[in-house]
Amino acid sequence: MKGKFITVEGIEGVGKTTNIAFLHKLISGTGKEVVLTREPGGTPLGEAIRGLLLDPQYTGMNADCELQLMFAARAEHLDKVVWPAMEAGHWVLCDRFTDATYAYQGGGRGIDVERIARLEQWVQRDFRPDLTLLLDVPVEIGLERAGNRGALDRFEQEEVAFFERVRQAYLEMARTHDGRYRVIDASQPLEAVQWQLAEELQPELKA
Ligand code: Z5A
Repeated sequence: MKGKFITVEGIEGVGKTTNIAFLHKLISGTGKEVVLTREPGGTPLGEAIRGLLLDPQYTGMNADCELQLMFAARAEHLDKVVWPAMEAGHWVLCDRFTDATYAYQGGGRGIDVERIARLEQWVQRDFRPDLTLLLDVPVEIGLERAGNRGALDRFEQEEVAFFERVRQAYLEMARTHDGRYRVIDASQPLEAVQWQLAEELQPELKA
């Protein structure tokens, strides 16, 4: 595949949506075609699955059901959006991907990572991101930022301890996959976060 696959990760309210728009502008400014997408979602079917996953009426959803819905949406997303874009030589910028599954379903819900790894291999084969930008903030800052937005979805209703486990799972992945991970201190003012993001992206843009 000729394009690059870049994922943006982090806990709730860390600033992914805000910064992904900045990254999109930065990459497309160099003349590259960039597809901006997200998980769960990114296709009509994937967005319908996202609706089920986030709906507070399904609070208490079985963790295996949640895990398999994430991968069901991902299979559709890879097939219909990500792989065709990359085959066409485009870059793909994705708001969350499988590392979110390791962090939320693995770290947060406590599902064995070996089971997640088996689904990852089944659905994605050897496909992995080229670069993962982890926006990191202490949980209380992320929740405070997210809390200013109104009605809470099914994940946003989780307790602080859940998000602490998710954050630690992300930081652990950043340590073990340090070749593809860049950790950004997203508690800084937005201009400083974006300056650091631009710095981290430079080598990819030149490659
Ligand atoms: N999920 C999962 O469990 N397993 C999976 O495999 C996948 C996902 C793929 C939906 O994701 C849920 O799916 C997610 C995990 C689960 N649930 N949670 N939690 P999502 O990405 O759509 O949901 P989210 O994490 O809640 O994202 P968000 O709500 O869009 O937040 P955000 O994009 O990270 O933040 P933002 O909207 O850009 O910023 C929040 C506010 O902070 C906003 O007012 C900004 O202006 C402000 N902000 C941003 N940066 C700054 C700085 N630097 N300073 C001050 N204020 C700032």
